[in-house]
Amino acid sequence: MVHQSNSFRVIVQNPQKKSKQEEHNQVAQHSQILMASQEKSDVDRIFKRFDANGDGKISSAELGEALRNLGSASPDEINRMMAEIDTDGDGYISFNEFVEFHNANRGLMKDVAKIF
Ligand SMILES: [Ca+2]
Ligand SMILES: [Ca+2]
Repeated sequence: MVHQSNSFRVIVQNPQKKSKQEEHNQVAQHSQILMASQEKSDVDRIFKRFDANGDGKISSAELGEALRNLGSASPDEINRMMAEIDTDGDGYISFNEFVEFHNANRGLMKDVAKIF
């Protein structure tokens, strides 16, 4: 048993055959796979609930409506969230922007997924 765990440690401590960039790519690929298999349906579902008129983007009115369903939403809060999520500033939250927000706020979005 001791011998086994030592070999394991050697493997873990000697990753020098991979470049840092390769490692980074592998981690990124891995998290994309996780995203695809576990969370994509949740993100999809929440986005569609927010996108009340189904045009594929969330307006600030739709965001406000969804946040009211969650309990609290002052116009200030809605504006702040809108500015935070709408990174290209076109006034709408695209699905990609929504996914990015989801990835940056996993804890929050897990709670949202429970409600929606
Ligand atoms: Ca919409
Ligand atoms: Ca946008």
